[in-house]
Amino acid sequence: MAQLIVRTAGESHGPAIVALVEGLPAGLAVDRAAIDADLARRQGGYGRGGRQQIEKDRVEILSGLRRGRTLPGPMVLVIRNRDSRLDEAGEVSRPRPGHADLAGAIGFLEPDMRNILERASARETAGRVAAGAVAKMLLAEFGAEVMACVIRIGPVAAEAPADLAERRRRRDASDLCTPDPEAEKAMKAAIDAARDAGDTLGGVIECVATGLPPGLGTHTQWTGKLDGRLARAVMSIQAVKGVEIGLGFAAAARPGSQVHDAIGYDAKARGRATLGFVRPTNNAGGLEGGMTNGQPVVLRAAMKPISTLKRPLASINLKTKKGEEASYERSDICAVAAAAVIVEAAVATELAGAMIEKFGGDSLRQMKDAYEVWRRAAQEL
Ligand code: EPS
Repeated sequence: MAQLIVRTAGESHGPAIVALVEGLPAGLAVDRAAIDADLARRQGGYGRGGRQQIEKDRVEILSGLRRGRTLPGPMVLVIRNRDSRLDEAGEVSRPRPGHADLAGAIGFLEPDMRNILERASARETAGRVAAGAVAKMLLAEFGAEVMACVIRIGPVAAEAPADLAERRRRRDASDLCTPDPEAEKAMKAAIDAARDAGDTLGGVIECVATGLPPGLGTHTQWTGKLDGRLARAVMSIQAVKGVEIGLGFAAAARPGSQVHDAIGYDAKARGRATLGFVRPTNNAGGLEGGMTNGQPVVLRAAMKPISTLKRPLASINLKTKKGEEASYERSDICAVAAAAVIVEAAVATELAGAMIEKFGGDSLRQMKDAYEVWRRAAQEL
């Protein structure tokens, strides 16, 4: 079965972050500038740390591309680290609460937690964002789009307009990837206050995917259920501690009659992928039985505050076992805006993978033909 597999390699202060992207259809046009634009978005956001002043992330494509189109065979995407000094970087012996340091030291028998944090660092997500940008290009071939924005930072909640074009326009004008300019001011003030206090802030990201054909994913095996796959992809992003789809946790407090989305049919609403089935609400977040249902896929991710604190929490020295403050190196105050770009990439990668599984992934031409055959048959249901 055709399968999209994305893996990354590389340490935060190693020579590069690398993404291996296997299973894309041949013949897909790849816009390098669009990958770089997403890498730049990932580096941005009010409250980022000093590292982003050093790095200018740009993708190099080492394989899988000829004359701007994918070849059959894996793509290798490379983002070089300017701040490359892995051998020189000092030992870390005071684990940061919340980080991978202590669990990794124990699990991998590595008393120097530098050997853990270098790979645990969210710098790894540059690779996932580069791969996700290519996944978005594949989805665009089928009229599907993925967009994530920030809807909360710390105590400040934002309003996201229902109109997605307006949401995107406002988001793209924001330093915090949020579509609410009023909330953005309060968010910046909250980040400034956290900085002054030597503290950090988390937040919530909302991701919406539109234009997907219904029936993507499967109900037949738990490993293929698309809601589960999306949750895994997003939960694996550094610092994400919660994922919900549609109403999510709020659904648990309502009776079924106020949760499930009634089904109607309107021939006039027959679009490329919607097939004419209409739902007055989208509490399911576009996913029923582990499959897309033609409604926008709506997913939210909760990000905890960055665990490297300028005013460190109590910890121990792993060598002496005596109480000491956790180690501190330069860090972000708030990276929720960056996480929105990463969520977008993770969701796009999972959805592109599901498209490849359903329609075949050898060539884009074959995939489009298979999509059309399916679409015509679905409209005859
Ligand atoms: C990151 C680069 C890192 C951190 C951050 C993410 O750079 P450095 O460690 O050199 O300052 O800023 O990583 C973490 C938040 C973390 O806890 O590891 C990046 O490029 O995203």
